[in-house]
Amino acid sequence: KISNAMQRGAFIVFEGCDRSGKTTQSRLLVEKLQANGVSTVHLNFPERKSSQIGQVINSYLTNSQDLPDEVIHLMFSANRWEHLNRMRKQLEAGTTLVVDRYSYSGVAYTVAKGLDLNWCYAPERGLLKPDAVFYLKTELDELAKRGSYGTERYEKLEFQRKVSSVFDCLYERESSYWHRLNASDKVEDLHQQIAQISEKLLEQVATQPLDKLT
Ligand code: 2DT
Repeated sequence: KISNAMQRGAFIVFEGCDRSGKTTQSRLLVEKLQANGVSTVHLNFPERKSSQIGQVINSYLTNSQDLPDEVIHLMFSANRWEHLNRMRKQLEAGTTLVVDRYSYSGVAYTVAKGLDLNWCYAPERGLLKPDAVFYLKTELDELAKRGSYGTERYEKLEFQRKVSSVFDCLYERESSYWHRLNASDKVEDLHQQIAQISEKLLEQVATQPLDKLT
């Protein structure tokens, strides 16, 4: 092993239903890694601001524009493709990426509308594969207690129930790199579990090549 070999960053994704705690936990992880001196960038999908595709997605989600299910699905995927090169460069330069939602949200939300899973997954093939996915699994009744949903398109309990069952299917399929965690655990307990797994992961993947979704 060459001692000064380039070490890449880790690609870490958070998935789960709306209000499962992804934003809180991904922020806490970013803060923790940065405090440890790890170069870390926080991203989230959809990335609504920096591109026209992102802006169309935003107007769709806020109900100011309607689009066929297939069209918005492909736009969510395109939004990941348009950020691929920058993400790859950052990872290769040694920066760890902590990402709030990715391809799995893409699949889960569209399958929940009744579209075919394989059709939904196809445009994700070739994107970077995460080193780890933290799936914050919520009991839907618990989620309902967190107060009423907002006004965005998907923020309805019945729909979230369907999304949740697709996430469970994906977890069964992808369990080699998914970590299913109980989203009703205390914030600090969850954070400890996530930080511990991530710190090990950073060492493990530093010299491994980046992989693609197949
Ligand atoms: P946020 O509330 O986290 O901004 O998500 N979504 C997300 C999809 O339908 N497809 C996707 O590919 C992604 C990344 C989940 C906004 C909503 O967009 C949904 C919730």
